[in-house]
Amino acid sequence: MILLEALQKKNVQKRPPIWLMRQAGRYMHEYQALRKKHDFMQLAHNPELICEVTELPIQAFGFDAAILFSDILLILEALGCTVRFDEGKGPSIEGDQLQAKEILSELGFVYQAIRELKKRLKVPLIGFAGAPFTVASYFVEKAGSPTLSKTKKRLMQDPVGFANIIDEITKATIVHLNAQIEAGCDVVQVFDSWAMHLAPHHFEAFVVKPIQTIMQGLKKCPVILFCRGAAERLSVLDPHGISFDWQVDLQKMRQKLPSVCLQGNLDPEVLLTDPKTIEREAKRLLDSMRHDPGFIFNLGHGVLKETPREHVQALVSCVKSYG
Ligand code: 1CP
Repeated sequence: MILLEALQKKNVQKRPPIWLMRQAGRYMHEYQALRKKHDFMQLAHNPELICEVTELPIQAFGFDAAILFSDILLILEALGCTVRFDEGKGPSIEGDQLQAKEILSELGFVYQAIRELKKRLKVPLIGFAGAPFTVASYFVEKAGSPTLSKTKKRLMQDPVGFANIIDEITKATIVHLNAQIEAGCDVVQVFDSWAMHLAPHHFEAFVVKPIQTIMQGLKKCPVILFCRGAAERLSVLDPHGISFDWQVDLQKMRQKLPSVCLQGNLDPEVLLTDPKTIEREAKRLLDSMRHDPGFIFNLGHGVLKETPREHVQALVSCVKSYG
């Protein structure tokens, strides 16, 4: 289990493990075919289909880990909101209040899928959740937003009310992640996709503190933190792994952070080029982290939907034959 070894900084093989964020998704024709028959929420609510989509990239490319097919916004649905993914429009959220619901029964289909996947998979399974700030931003904006202006206005004008939203989401997230771990996930990753918009004191209150509360509330399990544009700022929490985007030089980061597993960080656009260029850019990253016992090869963000599958295959072959 090369992924779990890397998370303990004990990988002694010549190559790092590889998986890709959003590896189960829109760039695969098998996924597109399923999406012609079911909308996204139907897929994400059906244990058998969750298993099928989770397994697709493992069967097609031989990644070293599977990530559960689900979404960070399901927790809002479990807290009483209506969440929709309309064709070509991104997510939309309805509901002005979060209701403390029974998360375990609301999201039972997720844990059922995990139990089934554990019977079928030969590689570790990564569970996940959104970090409270990113989930709260979708709740406040009611949709995806590049600027987060409503969220920032709310947290500055009504810090107590905003902290209550964060608290509700934090509590639900702990229950949700623990249930994923109990059902069999080997690793969990927490995604903070929008936290880079915050000033340092807000980052401390609404990003670092709630993620710390989550980590303190979790059952024993390796945790990877992803925080687009600000990952280094989470190293104070001492997680097992931190996932970096491509603006960061990982080798230099290794000097700053000697004891954490580093994940990343190829620019997803590399996968839009051609196999030769992909190999050159991948080797560059592999060489820079050569023989590092705590390195997980990944992208700096999710696989882009335009990515040709032969390019994903070329990347996996390059990493797996390295050394
Ligand atoms: O078929 C479709 O049209 C839906 C596309 C899709 C997929 C494949 C969405 C809608 N979610 C997912 C799955 C998903 N989302 C996974 C599954 C496992 C895998 O990685 O393969 C994961 C881990 C996520 C996480 C997620 N969802 C994040 C955090 C990571 C990141 O990309 O920054 C975020 C912000 C979301 C919200 C979301 N869900 C879907 C979309 C299109 C979005 C982003 C909307 C926006 O840009 O605001």
